Amino acid sequence: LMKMEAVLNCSSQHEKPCGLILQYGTAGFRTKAEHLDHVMYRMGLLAVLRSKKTKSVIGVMVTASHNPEEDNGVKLVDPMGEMLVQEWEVYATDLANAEQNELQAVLTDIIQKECISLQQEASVAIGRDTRPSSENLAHAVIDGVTALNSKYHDYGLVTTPQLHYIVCCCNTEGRYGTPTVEGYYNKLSSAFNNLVKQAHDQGDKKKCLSVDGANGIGALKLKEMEEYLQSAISVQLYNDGSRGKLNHLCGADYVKVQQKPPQGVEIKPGEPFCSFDGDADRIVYYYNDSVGLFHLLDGDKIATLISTFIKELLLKIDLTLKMAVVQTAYANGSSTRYLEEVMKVPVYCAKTGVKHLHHKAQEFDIGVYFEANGHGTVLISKTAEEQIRHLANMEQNDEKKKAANMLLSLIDLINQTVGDAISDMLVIEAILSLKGFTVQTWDAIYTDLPNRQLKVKVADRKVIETTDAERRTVKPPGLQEKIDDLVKNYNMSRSFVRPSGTEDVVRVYAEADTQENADRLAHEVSLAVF
Ligand code: NG1
Ligand code: ZN
Repeated sequence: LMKMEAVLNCSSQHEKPCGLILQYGTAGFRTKAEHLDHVMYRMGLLAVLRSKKTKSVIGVMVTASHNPEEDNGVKLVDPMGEMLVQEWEVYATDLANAEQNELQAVLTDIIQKECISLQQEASVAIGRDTRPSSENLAHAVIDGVTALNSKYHDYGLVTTPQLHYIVCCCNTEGRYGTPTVEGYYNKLSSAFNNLVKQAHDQGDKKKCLSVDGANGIGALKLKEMEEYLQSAISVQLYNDGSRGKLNHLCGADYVKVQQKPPQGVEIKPGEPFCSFDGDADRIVYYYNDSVGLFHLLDGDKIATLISTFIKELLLKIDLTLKMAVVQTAYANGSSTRYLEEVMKVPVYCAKTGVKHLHHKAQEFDIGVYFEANGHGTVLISKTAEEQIRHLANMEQNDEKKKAANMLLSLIDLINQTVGDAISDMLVIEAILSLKGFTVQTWDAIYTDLPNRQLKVKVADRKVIETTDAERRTVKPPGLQEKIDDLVKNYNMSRSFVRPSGTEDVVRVYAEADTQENADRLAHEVSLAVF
């Protein structure tokens, strides 16, 4: 415990604003950047402890994703590239909220509870987004890491999914890939180039896609990656950060919530567009039709496209692998119906928050999960991958061999650690090419039910408690009965309410046969919440 003095000394240079209370939530810590210096220092400390405990490299990502440029935040990345385990979220919260004179006790408590050996080596991988505050905050993380005499590697500007990829590579002796940004570009681009080579109508028609980079890290990294893509795809980049402000009137969250294109871009009818969010772990697609109507292809449409494609390949190679799609309550009812009834793919509903979906998806040979807002990926079990690889090597039938190789390339193209806008974009573009689809044919697979999301401010959102993956309320008494009665008055209707995990609001969701009815139902349900 000799080091404790250094830890405490250095901590006084990263002073905690007195009385400030924060919580490590679904998105890590997030608030105004000026309140986060002490949190970063302490997350540097916690990452070292987590690294000692797991005997692995642990990641620390400085970002506030789709939130305004003035905000910032931090998330820890666990050994396999997944989010920090839930039990440690409590330690993160305790550390962040400890006053200077309590810090030693909180640290000692974690070390004892987790039986951490301080002699154990540690290593931390640090990344950050393009926010002006991120560089200094990343330095505060480094101060925390070095106060505990630990090694670190500063990867500088990276997307959130790139850092997750790197952490996973570091801890799997290179089996997942080379733990560098170049390794990421090489792995994804060669998988992408392999896939599109097999499309029929390749010819001289180069694929064109317009990308809204949200003025963030995704734009920067996509530009870097372009030269690896062998001009198989030509990207027109908007909101590349050279002029606009991060996430301001652009980006995946803006487009999804406002149901309109980013401000200032002109979309020709039929032209495919996509938007990344501020740390490039989310993506949504859209286009304007010939009469100027806006069509959004969100996480549900992406999950449907990907799972349909995988199911077709699985049928070709004749392997009995269990595939499922995991959604949240926000998934459009049409997508669930299409997957279950037409595609015959089992669908599961998880609580909001990617870690819940990720966890559920791990139960299957192939688990496809997406939140409606565009965050998601595909998980393929090791045994499933081995079976497919065996088939690709041994199979005599050309068609089967080809399908198995296609699946292997797809597996390489997917960032299995976390939702990844760049990876998802390339997966979608490859599938569209291979199926000979345009964004319109993709959109026509099923028609979304009209829906509405509202926020309701209440005195205490915690009075609402939910069950059944947040689709029903158990508290306050009587609320669910009221919602059931309101829903009965409409066709094809569904509605639920839940307290937000990231904002001080209650969210209301409703869908019905017409937009007018969805709006009316959402309004009526929000009155019932008061
Ligand atoms: P909350 O605020 O708990 O609804 C939001 C998103 C989630 C997830 C988290 C983390 C919706 C309805 N909710 O959660 O999907 O992305 O933020 O960032 O989009
Ligand atoms: Zn994000």
